Amino acid sequence: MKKQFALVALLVVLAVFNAHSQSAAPRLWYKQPANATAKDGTEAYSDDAEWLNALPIGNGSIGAMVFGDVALERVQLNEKTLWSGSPDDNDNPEAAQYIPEIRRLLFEGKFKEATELTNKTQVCKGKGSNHGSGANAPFGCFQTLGDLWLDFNAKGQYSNYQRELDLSNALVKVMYSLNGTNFKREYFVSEPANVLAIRLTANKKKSISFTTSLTRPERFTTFVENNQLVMHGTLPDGKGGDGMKYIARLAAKTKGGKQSIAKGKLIIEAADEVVLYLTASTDYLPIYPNYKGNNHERISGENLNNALSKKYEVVRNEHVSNHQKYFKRVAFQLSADPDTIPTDVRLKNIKQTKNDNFLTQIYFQYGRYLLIASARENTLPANLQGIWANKIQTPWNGDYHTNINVQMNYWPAEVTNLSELHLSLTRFIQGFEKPATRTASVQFGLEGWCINPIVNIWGFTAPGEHPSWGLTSGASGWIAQHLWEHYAFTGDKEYLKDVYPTLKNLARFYDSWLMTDTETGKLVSGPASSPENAFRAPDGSAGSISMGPSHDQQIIDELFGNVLAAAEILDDKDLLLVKIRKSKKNLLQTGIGPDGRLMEWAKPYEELEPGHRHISHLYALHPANTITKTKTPLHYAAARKSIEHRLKHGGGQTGWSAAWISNFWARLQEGDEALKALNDILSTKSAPNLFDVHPPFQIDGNFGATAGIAEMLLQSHEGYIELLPALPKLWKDGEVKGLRARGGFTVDINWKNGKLTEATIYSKVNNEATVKYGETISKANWAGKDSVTLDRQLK
Ligand code: FUC
Repeated sequence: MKKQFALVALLVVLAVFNAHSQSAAPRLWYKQPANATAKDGTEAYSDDAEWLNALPIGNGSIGAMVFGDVALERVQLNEKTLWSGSPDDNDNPEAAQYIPEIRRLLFEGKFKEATELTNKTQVCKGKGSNHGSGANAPFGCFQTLGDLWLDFNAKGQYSNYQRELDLSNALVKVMYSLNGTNFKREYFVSEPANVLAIRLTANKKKSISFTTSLTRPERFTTFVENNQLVMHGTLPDGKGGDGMKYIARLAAKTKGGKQSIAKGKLIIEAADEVVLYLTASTDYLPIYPNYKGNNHERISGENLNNALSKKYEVVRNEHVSNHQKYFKRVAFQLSADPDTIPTDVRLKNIKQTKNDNFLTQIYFQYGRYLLIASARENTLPANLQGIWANKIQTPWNGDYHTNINVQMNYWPAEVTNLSELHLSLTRFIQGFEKPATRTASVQFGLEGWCINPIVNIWGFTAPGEHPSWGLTSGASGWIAQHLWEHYAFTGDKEYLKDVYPTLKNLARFYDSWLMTDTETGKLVSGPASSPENAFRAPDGSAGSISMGPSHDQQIIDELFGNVLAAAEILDDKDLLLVKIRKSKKNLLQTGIGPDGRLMEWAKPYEELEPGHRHISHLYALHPANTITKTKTPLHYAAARKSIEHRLKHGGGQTGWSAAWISNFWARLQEGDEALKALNDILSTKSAPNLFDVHPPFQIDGNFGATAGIAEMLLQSHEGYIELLPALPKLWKDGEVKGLRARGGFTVDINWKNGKLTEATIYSKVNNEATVKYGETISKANWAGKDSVTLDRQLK
């Protein structure tokens, strides 16, 4: 009897332990294939319905969406450089001559005339983004590589189905039983091997039979070469000729059974186990303007043969350890619940429950996972959809929008300990400096470099085809913020030396762009918009162009500050810096309007859309840190009023806008409000696979919300490390390990009942830090040791 009791007790303990260990391994999981849920509440996404149930994997170069169907598996494929279009001459030499006249009109209050002249003259040469339909224009479009199909010709009803994305191993698993056999599939995209791998196994021999094919909506042919199924094609250059060339290669390794190729299909019959490898490449080389030259046929062949020559376990292990090098740096626990509810069910439930700490903790790690899968140090940056796009005409061309979107993609990079991934953006910025220098010179007649709100892989840096959105002088400074932030978090001087010339050349541009306001004597940017918002001008017209919108002023102020700080660190005594210091002092500062809100423009004009998704005049609160609680308390309070006003008028409608709002509230140290914005994303702006929907799917919201969660737990923009600055009441107990703070610190935090219990701070570059928790501030010291552990009193 006693023995039995002990056994039962042991089983209970094991069950509890198992439940806890399950909750510790973050995953997304479902009880049905992606295509089985399409008509279940997601019809709103039209033809994307199934795709938004599929699970994303990737290595920064190759992306795939796994549907997990039993009878006909679809794996939708991407290659990050796969773009139509071609390099084009878009800088408009006719534009610059009109700028003095536009400025004069604006200073004289003639907004209507100024806007008309701006609309006529301050645009790119050529078609620009072609109104977001660039697939067949020179601008081009990031496109799907196509689909890999596995046709099992399976008959009968399957059972025990499960589909899972294991975030810590970066693997998708599909399991089911059919006609008495248990089947298992495993999918991943390896960075070291640059292949997509799929392993199919079953618990009975000779049970695996299927036919494999590769297709694309257009422009593809397939052929067979050395037991490989090859798909290749050429995309349009947008000028009536041939553009980029691509190739995808697929091969199988089987245990038992038979493998053959017929009619462009790879056929597997009665195998015990199968491993498929697919690799892809294009002829794109990211060096402007010599974008062609990558030997994609040879490189893809080598990659495939390399993978085939290794044991599956070796390829898998190399992949897992490569992924974990990044992923395992941060652990986050808000809930110790067992992982018993499928992700799509949780997502439905949260519409009622309004909060799910378990889902929040998964969502946070999913954001980190998505960045690892969509951007690596030496790849193009994550684009509007990361690396996952299922169309020929991707929304907004799947490009790099620089008036918030690509920047938001990288908000989590430093604070969630994925610093190297940030370098994909750094290299991109350094790469487009050359065409951007041409834009500054040809389009604006100025020194230095500048970009506008849309950038593609071909070096398009000119304004867009309509100034209301296409003329964004703040975009350059905003993207350059990322060059500085990587230094601020790492303290890496060699890196700073490398990016400094680019920062300085941008300061050169802004210094020549700024203009003295005839009324105030202050320096202002313009003609410029506050991204995509419009106002009622004093002459009664509806305008978006003015002199000195707060967004630009804040960005230029921040950039000048960063360049001056970098110059000091690198001991640069260039005379340009004297000019910049003087200009910085003379910049028009953001005003506070009669209603107590931060002013979006130089004057308190009435906004035409008071709930606008862009909240550009709060840039200084976040992502910059020139408006802070301690440094500028009046502006800090005014920023709060601005957010409240936006929200009152329906603000935060899009995924990324809600994500930004969560970051603003975190900086305002209002945890409950920040959580409300996050929960709005989870309950109204997330697809079943947790992709953020603008709508349509746009990955910036995922990344912005991930950064927002980190910002609620740790901040370091005031010159000290602040622990749990915006902890919501509903996050009662928790633990986060491995977040990063400016100055090269790594921080672990534990809390109980809403109060700090313990924090540990590590650093390789420092052994001293100022730490704040609540109203307590203390100096922590750990000379001779790796770290220091502090209690609630910071002792
Ligand atoms: C910006 C936003 C839009 C959209 C687009 C890709 O222009 O204003 O909402 O996110 O980028």
